[in-house]
Amino acid sequence: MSDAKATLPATPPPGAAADWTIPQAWSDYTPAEHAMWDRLFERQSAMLPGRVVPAFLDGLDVLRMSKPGIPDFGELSERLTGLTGWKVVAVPGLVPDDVFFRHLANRTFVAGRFIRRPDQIDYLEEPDVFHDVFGHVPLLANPVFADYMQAYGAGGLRSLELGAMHRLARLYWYTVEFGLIRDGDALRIYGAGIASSHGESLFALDDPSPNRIGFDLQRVMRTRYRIDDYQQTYFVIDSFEALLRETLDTDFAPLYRALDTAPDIATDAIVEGDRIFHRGCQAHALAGKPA
Ligand code: HBI
Ligand code: FE
Repeated sequence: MSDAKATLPATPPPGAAADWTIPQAWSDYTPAEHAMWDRLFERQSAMLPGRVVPAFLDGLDVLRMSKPGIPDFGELSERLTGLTGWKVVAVPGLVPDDVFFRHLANRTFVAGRFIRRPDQIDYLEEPDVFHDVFGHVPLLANPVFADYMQAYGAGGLRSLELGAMHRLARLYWYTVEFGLIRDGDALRIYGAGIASSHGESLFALDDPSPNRIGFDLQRVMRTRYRIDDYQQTYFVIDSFEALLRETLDTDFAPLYRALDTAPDIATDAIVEGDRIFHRGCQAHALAGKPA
């Protein structure tokens, strides 16, 4: 399965505002829900130093995210707004693309309010508060990454008008969710889908299975992705500045037209022109056991 999209109703569910936000109702979280956050937080914050981009750890620190329990979005937003002008608001789950993009373009990050159950500790389909807040919010404290996310939202709205949403969805997937970044000779994690996953934090950097390829905008926009297992290919950026410059500072309309006739690239393919950091053996995908 790849590029699959859940279909969502066009209007928000009962209890949600027109922009799909809901109150976080922080005082309604149970001790068990806070304990689940603490358990996930401890596991990830123990393994990420040396694996994640230093800006991510800086974000955890300046946002005081090691405070026990599920963060209060109001408190978190106060700190974040002071740093980069972003805020975090609660939503029931996935929201429609246009709603999602509009929030990003307004420097608002929408986060699931619910937390996974104990039997979902390693995998769940919808983004919960741990993925959204632990995974995404630390880098929103970084000024360059914060600008990238806003520009992404604006680009997303334009892509809808141009019928090219799938191109931008791939860019998001292979940067914001599953991106790697170069740090001298080493690779580090910056994607939220990796940073919030214990298994993928090991797999993405250390496993011989996946390809690790230098980021190229057109290459990424042509590449399919998997939503049901670890990625078969990760793309490596040189810096957040380079990412911002190479992507969202450019007019995508001519690019979309050029890509109209270009075939999609499979999730595991290596193609001409790839800057290969590691050629994956794909043993994990070939074994066919989802993570
Ligand atoms: N909704 N809550 C939520 N979180 C997302 O990450 C999200 C979404 N709706 C749409 C969406 N992402 C995608 O369109 C983007 O990944 C491109
Ligand atoms: Fe995410």
